[in-house]
Parts: sequence; structure tokens; C-alpha cells
Amino acid sequence: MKSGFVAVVGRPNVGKSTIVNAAVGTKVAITSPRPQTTRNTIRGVVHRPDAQLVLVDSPGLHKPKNALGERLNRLVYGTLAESDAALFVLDAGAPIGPGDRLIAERLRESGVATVVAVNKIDKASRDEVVGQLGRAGAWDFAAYVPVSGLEGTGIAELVGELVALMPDGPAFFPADMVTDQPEPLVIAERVREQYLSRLREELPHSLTVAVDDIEERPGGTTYIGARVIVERDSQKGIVIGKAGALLKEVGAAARGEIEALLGTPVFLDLRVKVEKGWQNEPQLLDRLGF
Ligand SMILES: Nc1nc2c(ncn2[C@@H]2O[C@H](COP(=O)(O)OP(=O)(O)OP(=O)(O)O)[C@@H](O)[C@H]2O)c(=O)[nH]1
Ligand SMILES: [Mg+2]
Repeated sequence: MKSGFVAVVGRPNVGKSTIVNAAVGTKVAITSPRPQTTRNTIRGVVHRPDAQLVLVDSPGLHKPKNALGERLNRLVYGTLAESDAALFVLDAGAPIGPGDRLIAERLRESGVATVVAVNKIDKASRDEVVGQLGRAGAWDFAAYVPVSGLEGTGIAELVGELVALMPDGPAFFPADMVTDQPEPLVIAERVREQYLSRLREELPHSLTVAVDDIEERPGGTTYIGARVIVERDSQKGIVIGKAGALLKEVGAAARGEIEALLGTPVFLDLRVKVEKGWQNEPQLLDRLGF
């Protein structure tokens, strides 16, 4: 069979994680309208009878502003070096900018065979899509595929192009495994996802979630203890909301998703904690799994 690892790269918010989820057929990575949603490398596995693709989703590449940003960029370029191919995602409706050009250059330097996905074609005009394919075509990568990660258009073709670049190899993951993320991390991410769509501006970047405790309780309920961590005292109130309204809303929405994931009733115990400057502290970043 054909098998291998594919580094998924692109600017923040172009739809990398949405495409990974569509290709895998399950939500393995959270998505949101906020840039810098993905913070860890997340492996999502595409199973085909003749092939296995391990898509390595990664944080969007951007100008680093702090220790977290630098770490994320290093992570992405490190991933590239260990990959059999790259999937470079562009937004059909956004002009190709210096960020895209820098990524294209790095990809060409790396020598890794690259497929370009022009994403979000569901909300772009035909001319925009054709124009974007033409401009990106100048980079002369292995293949170009217009897709909509949101609607699934072109995803099978995209997978086909990537499979064509894979070497002969074994299946790396068992047939029923779609991601390698540990359960506490998957759960923490589902909680963070609920906050991302409800918070504005800078606050999402200051927020992280850590699951400390997962316990089976008598009667079959799963108890989950988690911390919602923010950087400043002033952010604590925002995250909790008026009379606890936001925390309650996020908790209820996340609980529904986690119950579907685990297949048991869930008691989700969310606490808000302030851990000052967590984005710039190497030890704390290690502890949070970055
Ligand atoms: N209309 C439309 N929206 C899309 C499509 N793909 C992704 N989106 C939306 O674009 C936003 C960003 O998607 P993500 O998948 O989180 O983007 P990302 O590239 O992983 O972003 P980072 O992890 O922040 O780098 C979300 O609101 C998605 O719903 C698409 O094909 N069509
Ligand atoms: Mg992402």
C-alpha cells in the first residue's frame, strides 16, 4: 500500500483544520473564525483500502510576537522536514500576500513535494478561483486542487493527489484510529473551541484549557475536571460572564460534544484560573503540551 505523512501548512484561518477534518471524515481538529485556532500538531489519519495518509495539521504560519508564536513556527517547519509531502492551503477569496509567498519559498527550499489546495471555493467567484489557481500556479508545485473544506467539494480529489505522492509503506495506524491525540487534550480542545467562537479580539489567544481529571463515576457518568486558564485578572470576569452565564453556556455546549465523543453522560467541572503570562513561560508551555 501507499502510506506517509503530509505536513498541512498555510496562513492562519485559511481552513487547514477544516480540510483535515473533511479528509479524515471526523472532527479531529477544532476550527474557528479566529486566526491561530490550532496550537499543536495534530495527526489525522485518512484510511483508504489502498493507502493511509497521515495529515499533520499545524498552527497557521505568521510573524511571531512572543515565545508561543516562535515555538509554533518552529514546530511547523520541523514537521515539514519529516514529511513525505506537504499540503499548502490558500484561501480562494484572499489575495496572495507576503505570508503566502514566504511559505511557498520555504516549501520550495525544502524540496518536499507539495499539493496546493485553493480552499473556500463555496464563497468565491469562479473568476477568483481561476485567478488564484493561476497566480499560485507560477510556483510550479506538484498539483493544484480547488476545494471547499466546509462542504467537502474536491476533498476526494485532493486526497487522490496526495496519495499519488506517497511512497510504498505500511499502515502506521490501526484501521479504527483517526487521531493520535490523547483523550484529555481532545476534551480540552472541545472546551476551547466553544470559547473561540464566543470571544472577540485578543482574548482567545490568552485563553487555554487544561483537563486535569477524568474519572468514571458509579452509574456510568464520566467526571471531567478542567481549568480554563487566562493571563490577567481582568479576563477572568469576561470568561465567566455575567452571573456565570458564559461559563455555563460554554460548559453545556462542550459537554454535549464530549458526551457524543465518549458515549457516556458527562459531568463537566470547569474552573477559571489566572496564570499570568503563560504564553511567555517555557515551563508552563511544556506543561500545557505545546
Ligand atoms: N466558507 C467556507 N469557510 C471555510 C472553509 N474552510 C474553512 N472555513 C472557515 O474558515 C475558518 C477557519 O477555518 P480553520 O479550519 O479553523 O482554519 P485554520 O487554517 O486551521 O486556522 P488556524 O488553525 O488558526 O491556522 C472557520 O470559520 C471555518 O469554518 C470553506 O471551505 N468554506
Ligand atoms: Mg487550524
